[in-house]
Amino acid sequence: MERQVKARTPIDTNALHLKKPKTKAAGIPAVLSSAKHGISKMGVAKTIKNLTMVNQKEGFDCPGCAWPDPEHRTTFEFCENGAKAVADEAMKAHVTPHFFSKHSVKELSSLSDYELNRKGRISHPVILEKGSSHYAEISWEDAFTRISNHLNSITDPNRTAFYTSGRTSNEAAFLYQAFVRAYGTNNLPDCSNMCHESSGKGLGQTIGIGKGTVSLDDFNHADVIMVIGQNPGTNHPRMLTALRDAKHRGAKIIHVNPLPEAGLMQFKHPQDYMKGNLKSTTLADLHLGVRIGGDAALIKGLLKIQIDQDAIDHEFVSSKTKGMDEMIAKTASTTWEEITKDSGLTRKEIETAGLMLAKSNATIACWAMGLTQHRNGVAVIQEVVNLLLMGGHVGRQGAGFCPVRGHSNVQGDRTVGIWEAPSDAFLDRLEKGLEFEVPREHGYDVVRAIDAMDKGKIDFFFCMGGNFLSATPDTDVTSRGLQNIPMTVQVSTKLNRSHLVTGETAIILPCLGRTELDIQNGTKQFVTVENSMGVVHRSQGGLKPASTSLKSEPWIVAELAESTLGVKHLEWRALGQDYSKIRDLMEASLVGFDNYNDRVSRPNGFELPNPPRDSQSFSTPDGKAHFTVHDLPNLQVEDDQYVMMTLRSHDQYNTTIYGLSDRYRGVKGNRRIVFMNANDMVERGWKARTEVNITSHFLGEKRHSDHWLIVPYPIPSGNIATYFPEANSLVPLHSTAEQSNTPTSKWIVCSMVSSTSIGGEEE
Ligand SMILES: Nc1nc2c(c(=O)[nH]1)N[C@H]1C(S)=C(S)[C@@H](COP(=O)(O)OP(=O)(O)OC[C@H]3O[C@@H](n4cnc5c(=O)[nH]c(N)nc54)[C@H](O)[C@@H]3O)O[C@H]1N2
Ligand SMILES: Nc1nc2c(c(=O)[nH]1)N[C@H]1C(S)=C(S)[C@@H](COP(=O)(O)OP(=O)(O)OC[C@H]3O[C@@H](n4cnc5c(=O)[nH]c(N)nc54)[C@H](O)[C@@H]3O)O[C@H]1N2
Ligand SMILES: [Mo]
Repeated sequence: MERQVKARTPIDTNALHLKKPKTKAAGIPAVLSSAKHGISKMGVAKTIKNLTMVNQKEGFDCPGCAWPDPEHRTTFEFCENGAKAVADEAMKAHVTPHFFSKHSVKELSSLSDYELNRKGRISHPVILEKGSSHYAEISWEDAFTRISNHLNSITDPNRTAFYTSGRTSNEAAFLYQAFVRAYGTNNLPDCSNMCHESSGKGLGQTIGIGKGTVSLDDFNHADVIMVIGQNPGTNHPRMLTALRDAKHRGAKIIHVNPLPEAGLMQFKHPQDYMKGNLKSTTLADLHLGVRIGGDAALIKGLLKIQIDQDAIDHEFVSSKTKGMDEMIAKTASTTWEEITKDSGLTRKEIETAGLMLAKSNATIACWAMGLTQHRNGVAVIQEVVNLLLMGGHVGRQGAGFCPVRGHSNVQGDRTVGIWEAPSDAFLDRLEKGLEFEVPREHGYDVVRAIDAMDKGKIDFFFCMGGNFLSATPDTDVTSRGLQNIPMTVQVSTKLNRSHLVTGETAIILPCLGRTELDIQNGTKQFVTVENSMGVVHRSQGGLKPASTSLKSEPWIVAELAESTLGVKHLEWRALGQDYSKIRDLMEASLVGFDNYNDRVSRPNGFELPNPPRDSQSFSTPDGKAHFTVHDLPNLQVEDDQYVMMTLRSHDQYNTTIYGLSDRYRGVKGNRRIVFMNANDMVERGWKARTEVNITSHFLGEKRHSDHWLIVPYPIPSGNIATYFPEANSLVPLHSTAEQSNTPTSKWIVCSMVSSTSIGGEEE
C-alpha cells in the first residue's frame, strides 16, 4: 500500500433529507432533472444537440441502457436517465496532465466517487510510474511501447487478464478479443460476470440460447407481463413506455419486488405533458412484496396453481420439451407452508397472481439483478423457465423470456467473443474467420481474476472501460489484488477510483465516447451494438470530441495489437482505420453476421437468429427445451442478522454517481444509508438517521463498514438495502451464485449495531 490510497468511497456528507417515497415515475420532475444535469454539464446548445440525436436512426445509441428502440421513434425519445448518461459523457475535459500534476493519487482518493466523476473527461494519456505519487502525460506512441514491452516480457500469457465493461462497441470488442486470443489467453472477465451471467447460464441450459426470446412488439400482444427483481423506473426508464402501451391494450402487470418501486406504480410519460394530456397510467396490477431471495418459493406456488388449473400447453410440452413430470413431482412435494414462509407472501396473494397467469394466453417474464445476483441465481431463473414453458409461453406472439440487460452493449460484447469460457463451436468458427489458432483453455471470470491477483498470479491487467475496483465485490481484497500487479492499463472516459488504486505502474488511455464524432483517415466511422432483444444496429456520435488527444476504442486496440504482435496475425492498423474491415472479419468469424456491413446499414438494423423465438426450436443437445428440478434455497439467518441487498439509486450509473439523491425513494443528500423495516427499527429502538455499523458474515469471515444512517422504508422485515458501490466492501468475494459465479450482491448476511452505543471508528 505504498501510495496509501483509499479504496473504499469516503463519506461525502452528514446531511440527509427524507421525504415520503414517490408513487409516480417520470413526469415533469424527470424533464426538469435531466435538463438540470444536461445544462450544468454540457451547456444549452450541446444539450439540445445531444438530446435530439440520441437513439435516432442516424444518431448514437444511448449509453444509458440496453432497452431497444421502438420502430417509430418520436424525434425525442425522452428518458431522464439516458439524458443524464449523455450529459455526463459530454462534459468538458478538465482532467488534464496539469490537473494530475496538482493532485496526487492519494489526495484524489480522498474525494468521493461523486466528486471524482464531477472532475470531467480525461483529456490525455497519462502514466503513473512505479513509486510515483502523481500521474504524468505520456504520448500515445510511448504508452503503446511501454505496454507492449511489458506484455512481451511475460512468458505465460495466462498471467494477464483483460476486462471489458459493457459500453464497448461490437467492433472494438471483437478486435479486442481477437488481440487477446492472438496474444494467447482466454482471460476475458467482463461486467457480465457480475450481471446477467446467471441468465445466460439458466437459459442456455434449458432453452438452448443464453438470451431473451421476445421482441419489443411482443409487449403489444402480451396478456400478462411479470417484472421480477427489476427497477425499470430508474434503470430502464424507456421500458415504462412499453409497459404503459401494453397496459392500454389490456395487459396485466405483476411486479415482484421486496420494494414497491415507484416506476411500477404510476407512470406519466413526459411527452404526454407536452401534448396536454395530464393523465398518468397505473402500471402494476399486483405488487408481490416478496422477501429477498423468496422468488424461488413464490414460483413454486405459482407452478402449483398452474398444475391445479391445468394451465398447461400439453401439445407444446409433449412435442417440444422434456422433464415436466419430474418438475411437477418436485413442485407437489413443496408445501404451502414452506412457500409462504420463504416468500413472505400470503397464499391468497400467490393465488391471485397464479390465476392471472393461468388465464393468460401470452405471458412475458422480465427480470434483472433481483434474480441474477443470488446464490441460486441460475436455479431461480430456471424456475421462471419452468413457469413459462408449462404454458407454452415461448416462441408465441406476446410471450417469452426477457432478461433486461444493463450496459448498452453488454449483450453484443458477449456475442462477438468477450467471454472467458467460450464453447469449442464458437472458437472453431472464430479460427476459421481469423485464420489463426486461438487458445482453448478457459480463462478467469471476474471473481477468479481477483483471486488470481490476490495470489500474485497476474502480471498485467487491462480494462476496456468500467471501474473494476468499485464494481467488484470485496473492495479491500480487490484493492490488495490490483496493487499486486506490475502494470495496469485502463481505457476510460471519466475519472474513477480504479485510476487511483492500481498496479505498480498504471496507464490511462482516454477514449472517445458514444456521443462523439469518430473520424479515421478522413472518413466518419460508425460502430454497431446489440440491444437487449438481439437487434444489431449502428451508432454514430456527432459531437466534437472533448479533447483532440482522444482516440477511439477500435483504434486503441488496433495500435496496441500492432505494437505488441506486429502483423503476424492480422493487419491490425488497417482494421483500426476502417471499421467496415472489422465488420467483414466479424462476418467471417461469427454465426449470424452474414452481409454484416450491408445489414447494419438498414435504418433499424437486423435481428440476430433466435431459434426459440423464431421457430420454437431449441439448440440443446437433444433439441428439446428442458424443465428442471430445484430445491428451495436455504433462507435461514441468525436471529440478530438481516439480509442485505445492494441497489442503484436514481442518480447513478453503476459506479458513476451523478448526484446524492434517490428521488423516487424520497432520499436526498446522502448515499450512506440503510433502508430498514419500521417494525424492525422499533424492535431495536432505532429512529430515522440512527447511525449504525454493519458487519457482513460469510463462512465465519467478517467484514465491517461503519457510519451508515438508518432510513425507515416499506421493505420486508428482516431485509435491509444499501447502495452499490458504497456497500461493496461488505460483499464477500466468494459468496457467488452456483454455476454462474456471479457475486451475490442481493444476498449479504449482515448484523448491525448502533455506532453511538459502541463509539464507532473512522473507516
Ligand atoms: N440509470 C441507470 N440505469 C442503469 C444502471 C444504473 O446504474 N443507472 N445500471 C445498468 C446495469 S449495468 C444494470 S445490470 C441494470 C440494473 O437494473 P436493476 O436490476 O433494475 O437494478 P438494481 O438497482 O440492482 O435493482 C434490482 C431490483 O431488484 C430488487 N430485488 C433485490 N433483491 C431481490 C430479490 O431477491 N427478489 C426480487 N424479486 N427482487 C429483488 C430490488 O428491490 C431492485 O428493485 O440497469 C442498467 N441501467
Ligand atoms: N454490490 C453490487 N455490485 C455490483 C452490482 C450491484 O448491483 N451491486 N452490479 C454489477 C453490475 S450489474 C455491473 S454491470 C457492474 C458494472 O461494472 P463496470 O461496467 O466496470 O462499471 P461502470 O461503473 O459502469 O464503469 C464506469 C466507468 O466506465 C468508463 N466509461 C464510460 N463510458 C465509457 C466508454 O464509452 N468507453 C470506455 N472505455 N470507458 C467508458 C468511465 O471511465 C466510468 O468511470 O457492477 C457490478 N457490481
Ligand atoms: Mo449490469
